[in-house]
Amino acid sequence: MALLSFERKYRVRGGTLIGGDLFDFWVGPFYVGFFGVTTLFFATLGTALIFYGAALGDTWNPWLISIDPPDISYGLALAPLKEGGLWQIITICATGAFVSWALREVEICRKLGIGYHVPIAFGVAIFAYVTLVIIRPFLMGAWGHGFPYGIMTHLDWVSNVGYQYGNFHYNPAHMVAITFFFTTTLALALHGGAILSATNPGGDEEVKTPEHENTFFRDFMGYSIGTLGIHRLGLFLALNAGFWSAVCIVISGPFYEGSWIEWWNWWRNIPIWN
Ligand code: 07D
Ligand code: 07D
Ligand code: U10
Repeated sequence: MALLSFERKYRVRGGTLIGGDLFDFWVGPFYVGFFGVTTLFFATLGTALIFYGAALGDTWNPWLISIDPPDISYGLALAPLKEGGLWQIITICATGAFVSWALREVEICRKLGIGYHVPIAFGVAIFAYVTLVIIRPFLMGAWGHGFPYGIMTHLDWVSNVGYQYGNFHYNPAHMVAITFFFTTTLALALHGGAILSATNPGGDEEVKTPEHENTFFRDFMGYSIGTLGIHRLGLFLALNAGFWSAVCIVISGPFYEGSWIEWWNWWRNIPIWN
Protein backbone atom coordinates (compact mmCIF):
# COMPACT_ATOMS: atom_id res chain seq x y z
CA MET A 1 0.00 0.00 0.00
CA ALA A 2 1.39 3.39 -0.97
CA LEU A 3 2.30 5.65 1.94
CA LEU A 4 -0.46 8.19 1.30
CA SER A 5 -3.28 5.64 0.97
CA PHE A 6 -2.00 3.85 4.09
CA GLU A 7 -2.02 7.14 5.98
CA ARG A 8 -5.62 7.76 4.92
CA LYS A 9 -6.52 4.37 6.38
CA TYR A 10 -4.80 4.85 9.73
CA ARG A 11 -5.49 8.56 10.16
CA VAL A 12 -8.63 7.95 12.18
CA ARG A 13 -9.60 9.03 15.67
CA GLY A 14 -8.71 7.06 18.80
CA GLY A 15 -5.74 5.83 20.78
CA THR A 16 -5.18 9.09 22.65
CA LEU A 17 -4.06 8.89 26.29
CA ILE A 18 -5.66 12.17 27.32
CA GLY A 19 -7.91 14.86 25.83
CA GLY A 20 -10.18 12.49 23.87
CA ASP A 21 -10.91 13.96 20.45
CA LEU A 22 -9.79 17.49 21.34
CA PHE A 23 -6.36 17.55 19.67
CA ASP A 24 -6.78 14.31 17.74
CA PHE A 25 -5.81 15.75 14.31
CA TRP A 26 -2.87 16.25 11.97
CA VAL A 27 -1.20 19.42 10.67
CA GLY A 28 0.53 18.55 7.40
CA PRO A 29 2.63 15.46 8.12
CA PHE A 30 2.61 15.98 11.93
CA TYR A 31 0.23 14.29 14.37
CA VAL A 32 -0.73 16.91 16.99
CA GLY A 33 -2.53 15.34 20.01
CA PHE A 34 -2.54 16.77 23.54
CA PHE A 35 1.17 16.05 23.89
CA GLY A 36 1.99 17.80 20.60
CA VAL A 37 0.48 20.94 22.12
CA THR A 38 2.40 20.52 25.41
CA THR A 39 5.62 19.80 23.46
CA LEU A 40 5.13 23.00 21.49
CA PHE A 41 4.32 24.96 24.64
CA PHE A 42 7.42 23.80 26.60
CA ALA A 43 9.75 23.99 23.59
CA THR A 44 8.59 27.50 22.64
CA LEU A 45 8.80 28.81 26.20
CA GLY A 46 12.20 27.14 26.82
CA THR A 47 13.66 28.45 23.56
CA ALA A 48 12.33 31.97 24.27
CA LEU A 49 13.98 31.87 27.72
CA ILE A 50 17.28 30.76 26.16
CA PHE A 51 17.07 33.81 23.84
CA TYR A 52 16.24 36.01 26.84
CA GLY A 53 19.23 34.58 28.74
CA ALA A 54 21.44 35.15 25.69
CA ALA A 55 20.25 38.77 25.49
CA LEU A 56 21.31 39.23 29.13
CA GLY A 57 24.75 37.80 28.37
CA ASP A 58 27.59 39.47 26.49
CA THR A 59 27.67 37.45 23.26
CA TRP A 60 25.43 36.33 20.39
CA ASN A 61 28.09 33.90 19.15
CA PRO A 62 26.09 30.61 19.15
CA TRP A 63 29.14 28.63 20.27
CA LEU A 64 29.67 30.84 23.32
CA ILE A 65 26.10 31.52 24.54
CA SER A 66 25.61 29.82 27.90
CA ILE A 67 22.74 29.58 30.38
CA ASP A 68 24.43 28.60 33.62
CA PRO A 69 22.93 26.77 36.61
CA PRO A 70 22.82 28.60 39.97
CA ASP A 71 25.83 28.79 42.27
CA ILE A 72 26.25 25.77 44.59
CA SER A 73 25.47 28.11 47.54
CA TYR A 74 21.78 28.23 46.48
CA GLY A 75 21.55 24.51 47.29
CA LEU A 76 18.18 23.10 46.22
CA ALA A 77 16.41 26.47 46.49
CA LEU A 78 14.97 28.53 43.63
CA ALA A 79 17.49 31.11 42.43
CA PRO A 80 16.79 34.62 41.07
CA LEU A 81 16.16 34.58 37.30
CA LYS A 82 19.49 36.14 36.35
CA GLU A 83 21.51 33.97 38.77
CA GLY A 84 20.47 30.51 37.61
CA GLY A 85 16.68 30.81 37.89
CA LEU A 86 16.49 30.86 34.09
CA TRP A 87 18.45 27.60 33.98
CA GLN A 88 15.98 26.09 36.47
CA ILE A 89 12.89 27.08 34.41
CA ILE A 90 14.58 25.99 31.16
CA THR A 91 15.31 22.60 32.80
CA ILE A 92 11.61 22.23 33.64
CA CYS A 93 10.68 23.21 30.05
CA ALA A 94 13.23 20.79 28.54
CA THR A 95 12.05 17.89 30.73
CA GLY A 96 8.40 18.79 29.97
CA ALA A 97 9.10 18.90 26.23
CA PHE A 98 11.06 15.61 26.18
CA VAL A 99 8.44 13.73 28.23
CA SER A 100 5.62 15.21 26.07
CA TRP A 101 7.50 14.10 22.94
CA ALA A 102 7.76 10.54 24.33
CA LEU A 103 4.03 10.47 25.20
CA ARG A 104 3.16 11.75 21.71
CA GLU A 105 5.16 8.78 20.37
CA VAL A 106 3.07 6.51 22.63
CA GLU A 107 -0.19 7.91 21.20
CA ILE A 108 1.04 7.35 17.63
CA CYS A 109 2.02 3.74 18.53
CA ARG A 110 -1.47 3.19 19.97
CA LYS A 111 -3.11 4.51 16.80
CA LEU A 112 -1.00 2.14 14.69
CA GLY A 113 -1.37 -0.82 17.05
CA ILE A 114 2.43 -1.28 17.23
CA GLY A 115 4.61 -1.84 20.33
CA TYR A 116 6.02 0.91 22.51
CA HIS A 117 9.68 0.15 21.68
CA VAL A 118 10.50 3.60 20.24
CA PRO A 119 9.09 5.68 23.13
CA ILE A 120 10.77 3.32 25.61
CA ALA A 121 14.07 3.86 23.81
CA PHE A 122 13.65 7.65 23.89
CA GLY A 123 12.76 7.25 27.57
CA VAL A 124 16.29 5.98 28.23
CA ALA A 125 17.78 9.14 26.64
CA ILE A 126 15.44 11.25 28.78
CA PHE A 127 16.54 9.23 31.83
CA ALA A 128 20.21 10.07 31.09
CA TYR A 129 19.38 13.79 30.77
CA VAL A 130 17.23 13.80 33.93
CA THR A 131 20.04 12.00 35.78
CA LEU A 132 22.46 14.79 34.77
CA VAL A 133 20.28 17.80 35.66
CA ILE A 134 17.81 16.59 38.30
CA ILE A 135 18.63 13.25 40.00
CA ARG A 136 22.39 13.80 40.55
CA PRO A 137 22.16 17.51 41.55
CA PHE A 138 19.31 16.56 43.92
CA LEU A 139 21.36 13.75 45.52
CA MET A 140 24.32 16.13 45.88
CA GLY A 141 22.15 18.85 47.42
CA ALA A 142 22.57 21.66 44.86
CA TRP A 143 21.15 22.45 41.41
CA GLY A 144 24.58 23.96 40.70
CA HIS A 145 25.83 20.43 39.89
CA GLY A 146 23.77 20.38 36.65
CA PHE A 147 25.51 21.11 33.34
CA PRO A 148 25.29 24.58 31.70
CA TYR A 149 23.24 25.02 28.52
CA GLY A 150 25.84 26.15 26.02
CA ILE A 151 27.64 24.43 23.17
CA MET A 152 31.19 25.02 24.47
CA THR A 153 30.37 25.40 28.18
CA HIS A 154 28.73 21.98 28.38
CA LEU A 155 31.99 20.52 27.06
CA ASP A 156 33.91 22.43 29.76
CA TRP A 157 31.56 20.89 32.33
CA VAL A 158 32.17 17.34 31.02
CA SER A 159 35.94 17.91 31.05
CA ASN A 160 35.97 19.47 34.55
CA VAL A 161 33.75 16.78 36.07
CA GLY A 162 35.76 14.09 34.27
CA TYR A 163 39.03 15.17 35.96
CA GLN A 164 37.38 16.06 39.27
CA TYR A 165 37.14 12.28 39.82
CA GLY A 166 40.75 11.61 38.80
CA ASN A 167 40.11 10.52 35.23
CA PHE A 168 36.69 9.38 34.02
CA HIS A 169 38.27 6.70 31.82
CA TYR A 170 38.83 4.69 35.03
CA ASN A 171 35.12 4.87 36.02
CA PRO A 172 33.97 1.23 35.58
CA ALA A 173 30.40 2.14 34.52
CA HIS A 174 31.85 4.65 31.98
CA MET A 175 33.85 1.71 30.56
CA VAL A 176 30.69 -0.40 30.27
CA ALA A 177 28.77 2.49 28.62
CA ILE A 178 31.57 3.18 26.11
CA THR A 179 31.80 -0.51 25.24
CA PHE A 180 28.03 -0.54 24.55
CA PHE A 181 28.33 2.62 22.38
CA PHE A 182 31.17 1.07 20.35
CA THR A 183 29.33 -2.27 20.03
CA THR A 184 26.20 -0.43 18.85
CA THR A 185 28.08 1.16 15.95
CA LEU A 186 29.72 -2.17 15.07
CA ALA A 187 26.31 -3.89 15.05
CA LEU A 188 24.74 -1.12 12.91
CA ALA A 189 27.64 -1.23 10.44
CA LEU A 190 27.33 -5.03 10.11
CA HIS A 191 23.54 -4.85 9.81
CA GLY A 192 23.44 -1.90 7.38
CA GLY A 193 26.14 -3.58 5.31
CA ALA A 194 24.41 -6.98 5.35
CA ILE A 195 21.01 -5.58 4.28
CA LEU A 196 22.44 -3.40 1.51
CA SER A 197 24.63 -6.20 0.18
CA ALA A 198 21.65 -8.54 -0.09
CA THR A 199 18.86 -6.19 -1.19
CA ASN A 200 20.93 -3.89 -3.40
CA PRO A 201 23.66 -6.14 -4.79
CA GLY A 202 24.33 -3.94 -7.82
CA GLY A 203 24.74 -4.80 -11.49
CA ASP A 204 22.21 -7.26 -12.86
CA GLU A 205 22.25 -9.44 -9.72
CA GLU A 206 18.86 -10.50 -8.35
CA VAL A 207 17.73 -9.20 -4.95
CA LYS A 208 18.66 -11.84 -2.33
CA THR A 209 16.68 -13.30 0.61
CA PRO A 210 17.20 -13.38 4.40
CA GLU A 211 18.64 -16.90 3.87
CA HIS A 212 21.60 -15.25 2.13
CA GLU A 213 22.10 -12.92 5.12
CA ASN A 214 21.91 -15.86 7.55
CA THR A 215 24.30 -17.93 5.49
CA PHE A 216 26.83 -15.12 5.24
CA PHE A 217 27.17 -14.89 9.00
CA ARG A 218 27.14 -18.67 9.48
CA ASP A 219 29.94 -19.11 6.91
CA PHE A 220 31.82 -16.15 8.35
CA MET A 221 31.59 -16.72 12.12
CA GLY A 222 29.59 -19.90 12.67
CA TYR A 223 26.38 -18.27 13.90
CA SER A 224 23.61 -15.99 12.65
CA ILE A 225 21.42 -14.18 15.17
CA GLY A 226 18.60 -13.93 12.60
CA THR A 227 16.61 -11.12 11.02
CA LEU A 228 14.46 -10.33 14.07
CA GLY A 229 17.30 -11.05 16.49
CA ILE A 230 19.65 -8.40 15.10
CA HIS A 231 17.01 -5.71 15.77
CA ARG A 232 16.47 -6.96 19.31
CA LEU A 233 20.24 -6.95 19.84
CA GLY A 234 20.57 -3.43 18.37
CA LEU A 235 17.92 -2.05 20.69
CA PHE A 236 19.46 -3.86 23.67
CA LEU A 237 22.96 -2.51 22.92
CA ALA A 238 21.79 1.08 22.37
CA LEU A 239 19.58 1.19 25.47
CA ASN A 240 22.40 -0.18 27.58
CA ALA A 241 24.75 2.51 26.25
CA GLY A 242 22.39 5.21 27.56
CA PHE A 243 21.56 3.37 30.76
CA TRP A 244 25.19 2.76 31.82
CA SER A 245 25.99 6.39 30.97
CA ALA A 246 23.38 7.47 33.51
CA VAL A 247 24.87 5.01 36.01
CA CYS A 248 28.45 6.25 35.48
CA ILE A 249 27.54 9.86 36.25
CA VAL A 250 25.12 9.22 39.12
CA ILE A 251 27.69 7.17 41.06
CA SER A 252 30.27 10.01 40.67
CA GLY A 253 29.53 12.30 43.58
CA PRO A 254 26.45 10.88 45.27
CA PHE A 255 28.02 7.43 45.89
CA TYR A 256 31.77 7.83 45.32
CA GLU A 257 33.75 11.02 45.82
CA GLY A 258 37.36 9.91 45.34
CA SER A 259 39.48 9.36 42.27
CA TRP A 260 38.37 6.59 39.91
CA ILE A 261 42.05 5.77 39.32
CA GLU A 262 42.47 4.86 42.99
CA TRP A 263 39.16 3.01 43.11
CA TRP A 264 40.96 0.21 41.23
CA ASN A 265 43.35 -0.43 44.13
CA TRP A 266 41.10 -3.27 45.36
CA TRP A 267 41.91 -5.00 42.09
CA ARG A 268 45.69 -4.74 42.60
CA ASN A 269 45.31 -6.01 46.17
CA ILE A 270 43.55 -9.28 45.24
CA PRO A 271 45.74 -11.94 46.96
CA ILE A 272 46.28 -14.13 43.85
CA TRP A 273 48.65 -11.67 42.20
CA ASN A 274 49.53 -9.44 45.14
C1 07D B 1 22.44 13.74 15.57
C2 07D B 1 20.09 14.17 16.58
C3 07D B 1 19.99 15.70 16.29
C4 07D B 1 20.37 16.57 17.47
C5 07D B 1 21.24 17.58 17.42
C6 07D B 1 21.53 18.43 18.67
C7 07D B 1 20.75 21.57 20.37
C8 07D B 1 21.55 22.45 21.30
C9 07D B 1 21.12 24.73 22.20
C10 07D B 1 22.99 26.44 22.21
C11 07D B 1 23.31 13.05 18.41
C12 07D B 1 20.75 19.74 18.63
C13 07D B 1 21.40 20.73 19.57
C14 07D B 1 19.27 21.68 20.41
C15 07D B 1 21.48 23.93 20.95
C16 07D B 1 21.82 25.74 22.80
C17 07D B 1 21.45 26.21 24.18
C18 07D B 1 21.93 13.43 18.02
C19 07D B 1 21.53 13.76 16.78
C20 07D B 1 21.99 17.93 16.16
N1 07D B 1 24.25 17.63 24.46
N2 07D B 1 28.14 16.69 23.83
C21 07D B 1 26.99 17.87 21.15
C22 07D B 1 23.37 18.15 23.56
C23 07D B 1 25.47 16.36 27.01
C24 07D B 1 29.11 16.09 24.64
C25 07D B 1 26.41 18.33 19.85
C26 07D B 1 22.04 18.13 24.11
C27 07D B 1 25.99 15.92 28.33
C28 07D B 1 30.36 15.96 23.92
C29 07D B 1 25.19 19.15 20.30
C30 07D B 1 22.15 17.55 25.39
C31 07D B 1 27.29 15.27 27.96
C32 07D B 1 30.06 16.47 22.64
C33 07D B 1 24.94 18.54 21.67
C34 07D B 1 23.56 17.25 25.61
C35 07D B 1 27.58 15.81 26.60
C36 07D B 1 28.72 16.88 22.61
C37 07D B 1 26.09 17.19 18.91
C38 07D B 1 21.08 17.25 26.37
C39 07D B 1 27.22 13.76 27.95
C40 07D B 1 30.60 16.74 21.34
C41 07D B 1 25.07 16.21 19.51
C42 07D B 1 19.75 17.87 26.28
C43 07D B 1 26.12 13.20 27.16
C44 07D B 1 29.48 17.31 20.43
C45 07D B 1 30.20 20.98 20.59
C46 07D B 1 24.63 15.07 18.63
C47 07D B 1 29.91 18.68 19.98
C48 07D B 1 28.28 17.35 21.35
C49 07D B 1 23.70 18.63 22.29
C50 07D B 1 24.13 16.73 26.80
C51 07D B 1 28.82 15.66 25.96
C52 07D B 1 25.41 20.61 20.42
C53 07D B 1 20.85 18.65 23.36
C54 07D B 1 26.06 16.98 29.35
C55 07D B 1 31.63 15.41 24.52
N3 07D B 1 26.06 17.91 22.17
N4 07D B 1 26.43 16.38 26.06
O1 07D B 1 24.92 14.95 17.47
O2 07D B 1 30.28 18.91 18.86
O3 07D B 1 23.85 14.12 19.24
O4 07D B 1 29.84 19.67 20.94
O5 07D B 1 21.25 16.46 27.30
O6 07D B 1 31.77 16.60 20.95
MG1 07D B 1 26.29 17.35 24.20
C1 07D C 1 22.23 12.96 28.07
C2 07D C 1 21.28 13.32 25.72
C3 07D C 1 19.79 13.30 26.05
C4 07D C 1 19.03 13.98 24.97
C5 07D C 1 17.72 14.18 24.97
C6 07D C 1 17.06 14.85 23.77
C7 07D C 1 16.73 18.09 21.92
C8 07D C 1 15.86 18.46 20.74
C9 07D C 1 15.76 19.26 18.43
C10 07D C 1 17.23 18.42 16.59
C11 07D C 1 23.27 10.32 27.06
C12 07D C 1 17.57 16.24 23.46
C13 07D C 1 16.77 16.80 22.29
C14 07D C 1 17.43 19.16 22.65
C15 07D C 1 16.70 18.87 19.56
C16 07D C 1 15.99 19.04 17.12
C17 07D C 1 14.94 19.40 16.17
C18 07D C 1 22.52 11.26 26.25
C19 07D C 1 22.05 12.44 26.68
C20 07D C 1 16.84 13.73 26.06
N1 07D C 1 33.79 9.54 27.21
N2 07D C 1 32.05 11.48 30.34
C21 07D C 1 29.80 9.95 28.82
C22 07D C 1 33.17 8.75 26.28
C23 07D C 1 35.89 11.13 28.79
C24 07D C 1 32.58 12.37 31.27
C25 07D C 1 28.72 9.26 28.08
C26 07D C 1 34.12 8.29 25.31
C27 07D C 1 37.00 11.77 29.52
C28 07D C 1 31.50 12.91 32.07
C29 07D C 1 29.48 8.25 27.24
C30 07D C 1 35.35 8.84 25.67
C31 07D C 1 36.32 12.67 30.50
C32 07D C 1 30.36 12.34 31.53
C33 07D C 1 30.86 8.83 27.21
C34 07D C 1 35.13 9.63 26.88
C35 07D C 1 34.92 12.20 30.45
C36 07D C 1 30.73 11.50 30.48
C37 07D C 1 27.96 10.24 27.20
C38 07D C 1 36.66 8.67 25.01
C39 07D C 1 36.45 14.14 30.23
C40 07D C 1 28.93 12.33 31.62
C41 07D C 1 26.81 9.63 26.44
C42 07D C 1 36.82 7.81 23.80
C43 07D C 1 37.84 14.66 30.44
C44 07D C 1 28.38 11.46 30.50
C45 07D C 1 24.92 10.54 31.41
C46 07D C 1 25.55 9.86 27.17
C47 07D C 1 27.32 10.58 31.03
C48 07D C 1 29.63 10.85 29.85
C49 07D C 1 31.81 8.40 26.31
C50 07D C 1 36.07 10.34 27.63
C51 07D C 1 33.96 12.67 31.34
C52 07D C 1 29.48 6.88 27.78
C53 07D C 1 33.75 7.38 24.16
C54 07D C 1 37.99 10.86 30.09
C55 07D C 1 31.67 13.88 33.20
N3 07D C 1 31.03 9.71 28.24
N4 07D C 1 34.70 11.33 29.39
O1 07D C 1 25.47 9.88 28.35
O2 07D C 1 27.48 9.50 31.43
O3 07D C 1 24.50 10.06 26.40
O4 07D C 1 26.08 11.23 31.02
O5 07D C 1 37.66 9.22 25.43
O6 07D C 1 28.22 12.99 32.39
MG1 07D C 1 32.93 10.35 28.88
C1 U10 D 1 13.90 4.57 10.96
C2 U10 D 1 13.66 3.20 10.54
C3 U10 D 1 13.06 2.93 9.26
C4 U10 D 1 12.65 4.00 8.44
C5 U10 D 1 12.88 5.35 8.87
C6 U10 D 1 13.50 5.65 10.13
C7 U10 D 1 14.57 4.82 12.29
C8 U10 D 1 12.27 0.65 9.31
C9 U10 D 1 11.03 2.98 6.99
C10 U10 D 1 13.69 7.14 10.56
C11 U10 D 1 15.12 7.61 10.32
C12 U10 D 1 15.49 8.67 9.50
C13 U10 D 1 14.50 9.50 8.70
C14 U10 D 1 16.95 8.94 9.35
C15 U10 D 1 17.41 10.36 9.86
C16 U10 D 1 17.16 10.59 11.32
C17 U10 D 1 18.09 10.95 12.26
C18 U10 D 1 19.55 11.14 11.93
C19 U10 D 1 17.64 11.22 13.67
C20 U10 D 1 17.69 12.73 13.99
C21 U10 D 1 16.52 13.48 13.41
C22 U10 D 1 16.56 14.83 13.16
C23 U10 D 1 17.77 15.66 13.44
C24 U10 D 1 15.30 15.53 12.66
C25 U10 D 1 14.58 16.17 13.87
C26 U10 D 1 13.34 16.88 13.38
C27 U10 D 1 12.19 16.95 14.05
C28 U10 D 1 12.05 16.34 15.40
C29 U10 D 1 11.01 17.68 13.45
C30 U10 D 1 10.80 19.02 14.11
C31 U10 D 1 9.34 19.22 14.20
C32 U10 D 1 8.69 20.24 14.79
C33 U10 D 1 9.45 21.38 15.36
C34 U10 D 1 7.18 20.16 14.89
C35 U10 D 1 6.82 19.20 15.97
C36 U10 D 1 5.37 18.88 16.01
C37 U10 D 1 4.57 18.99 17.09
C38 U10 D 1 5.13 19.44 18.39
C39 U10 D 1 3.12 18.63 17.04
C40 U10 D 1 2.41 19.15 15.85
C41 U10 D 1 2.34 20.63 15.83
C42 U10 D 1 2.40 21.41 14.70
C43 U10 D 1 2.51 20.83 13.36
C44 U10 D 1 2.35 22.90 14.79
C45 U10 D 1 0.91 23.42 14.87
C46 U10 D 1 0.44 23.32 16.24
C47 U10 D 1 -0.90 23.28 16.60
C48 U10 D 1 -1.99 23.36 15.61
C49 U10 D 1 -1.28 23.15 18.06
C50 U10 D 1 -1.38 24.50 18.69
C51 U10 D 1 -0.25 24.72 19.63
C52 U10 D 1 -0.37 25.46 20.80
C53 U10 D 1 -1.68 26.02 21.22
C54 U10 D 1 0.83 25.68 21.66
C55 U10 D 1 1.35 27.07 21.48
C56 U10 D 1 2.30 27.47 22.51
C57 U10 D 1 2.88 28.71 22.60
C58 U10 D 1 3.84 29.05 23.76
C59 U10 D 1 2.66 29.78 21.58
O1 U10 D 1 13.96 2.26 11.29
O2 U10 D 1 13.01 1.70 8.79
O3 U10 D 1 12.11 3.82 7.24
O4 U10 D 1 12.54 6.28 8.16
